[in-house]
Amino acid sequence: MAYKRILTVQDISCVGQCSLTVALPVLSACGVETCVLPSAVLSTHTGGFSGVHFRDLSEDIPAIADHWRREGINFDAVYTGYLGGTRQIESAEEALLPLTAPGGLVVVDPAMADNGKLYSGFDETYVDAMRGLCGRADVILPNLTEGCMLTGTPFEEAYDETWIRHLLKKLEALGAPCVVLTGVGFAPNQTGVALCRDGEIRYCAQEKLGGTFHGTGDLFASAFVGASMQGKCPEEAARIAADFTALCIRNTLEEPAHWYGIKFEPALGALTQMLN
Ligand code: PXL
Repeated sequence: MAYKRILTVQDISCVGQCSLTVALPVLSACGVETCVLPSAVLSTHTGGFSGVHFRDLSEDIPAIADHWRREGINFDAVYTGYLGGTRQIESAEEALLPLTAPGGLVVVDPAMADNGKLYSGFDETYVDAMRGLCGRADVILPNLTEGCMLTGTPFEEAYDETWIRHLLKKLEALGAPCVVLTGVGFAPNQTGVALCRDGEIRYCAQEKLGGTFHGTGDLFASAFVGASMQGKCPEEAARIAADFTALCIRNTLEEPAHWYGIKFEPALGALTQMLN
């Protein structure tokens, strides 16, 4: 298998076990060369800390991309996560997606909302811009909340398979040929992934573990991209990413002091093994 090089674009939250501080180790554990473009530097993530220091790197993104373009550098995959504003979404579309190698993969995790609410600092304009970026992707990885916001669907805690099928069809209509919707469960003790590809829908169910944990979406997305780069089909990549995420959640359960993130580090070896 050829050695793959990917670019991931998302923030560095210095404390908080999410975005780049998750993506880089997870992708490395998957055996993929990982180039990074930090979209912003934050003292912590925005999910529960107050007075966050935020350094917006929007101005630097086009200049960095331009340098890579002049050097002839391109990537087997471009994977975007949390982007710090609409300007960064535009830069991702205009300057970064063109750096995808022929036949390469564009993966968009529209990391902007959870539990029925947008993350702090985002608004409808941001959602509109993210909808456009999703339309340029090969794979999108929204959670249920993001899926609803991207399609103008009222968020429901109680839903059935028909409702999920409609949501997937609306997400597919945004333009990406593969939609991986996370956090879908049809029973109280169940969660999982609903995947829509070439018009076909498949489910990958998981036991629902207690609590909600910050950063699980980033872990899932990074493992999904890493597994895809190792030649796994989207269904297999989603299964591996879901198993890995569940393992990380198990490591974090029963430690209230670790509310801000997820203990993924001890599970990296297991992820490498799942891929072999
Ligand atoms: O895990 C998503 C995420 C990434 N980056 C920042 C965040 C969040 C979620 O709140 O605030 C800065």
